[in-house]
Amino acid sequence: MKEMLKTIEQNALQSIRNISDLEQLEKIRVQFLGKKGELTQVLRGMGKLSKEERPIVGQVANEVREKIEKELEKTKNALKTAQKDIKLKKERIDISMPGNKKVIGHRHPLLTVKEELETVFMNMGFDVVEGPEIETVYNNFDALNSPENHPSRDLSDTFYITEQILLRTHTSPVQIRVMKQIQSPIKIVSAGRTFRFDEVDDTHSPMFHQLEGLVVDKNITIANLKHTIDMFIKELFGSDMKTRFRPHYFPFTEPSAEVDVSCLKCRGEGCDCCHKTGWDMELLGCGMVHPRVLENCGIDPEVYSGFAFGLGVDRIAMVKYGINNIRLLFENDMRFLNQF
Ligand code: FA5
Repeated sequence: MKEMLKTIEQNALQSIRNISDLEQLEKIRVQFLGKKGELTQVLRGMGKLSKEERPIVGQVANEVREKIEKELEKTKNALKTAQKDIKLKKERIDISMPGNKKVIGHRHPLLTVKEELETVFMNMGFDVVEGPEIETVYNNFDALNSPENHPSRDLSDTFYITEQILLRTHTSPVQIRVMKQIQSPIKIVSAGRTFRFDEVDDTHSPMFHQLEGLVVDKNITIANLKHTIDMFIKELFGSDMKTRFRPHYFPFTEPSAEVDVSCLKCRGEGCDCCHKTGWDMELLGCGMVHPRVLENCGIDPEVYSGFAFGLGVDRIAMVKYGINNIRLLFENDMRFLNQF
């Protein structure tokens, strides 16, 4: 029986050493050590041995089992390591290979300018508020003292949704909303999209952006208005920038003015860019809030006064970045946008 056991040991060890995968190894384990395995069969026959022989053969059998088990374990570990190595080699990442670069977007120049404007005004003590792009005709025109026959109310100038609802033509209706809600004191700016039936040219677009400013309190004068505009232009473009106030008419302010700034290229000297005038394009409209507008919002014009302004955010961006065509801001051409 001892010889049988030794033969089993040799066969088992030989078979295990020839194995190249874990599945075969398990088959070998079952073949020799399983319930019906060769070693188990031999051990079952031990009952037929004499009392003296039994412990001796039992010891040999145990030794054989241990050897086989050890060899099985050793081979199992070796196969597992080899498998892992193959997997690692297969899945190896070549860190020297150039990766797939993700294109990360950045802020649109208009958003940058809008945020910059808001920051400048916040530093001057203004609050930032929001207003809707779809407005009532009343807030957009009537409450702002724009008479029935004002040309800007014409169907050919404004995008009407219904007779009483429209796409706001300016950010000034925000004035009405804020005055009705807060009364006074008020010191706010509000930026957003505005819509007009304007022909597209280098400085006009049917959709553009404005930033509205409104200050209402006791003793507000035109000096406060001029100083605020002057300060903000200098803050934005540099301390050597000059502002020019041209008298103008707006139904909701009295007196009213339009404001130009010195040409950013020649700083007022006169160059081809500004047609030798030294002044850049018109940037904003402004004035002292009309007493009738204050009254429309329940504010006593005998006690309170205010100033308001509305500036073209797109125009500011054009002056700031030297863009000569407003269309470039809305075409989403990455060759243009990547410059900012
Ligand atoms: C107004 O819209 C007034 N609501 C401004 C205002 C507010 C006056 C408060 C007084 C008190 P105006 O139509 O001039 O005014 O437009 C203001 C600015 O918006 C212009 O100076 C210009 O910079 C810009 N703007 C006007 N139309 C266009 C357009 N089609 N495309 C691009 N920018 C425009």
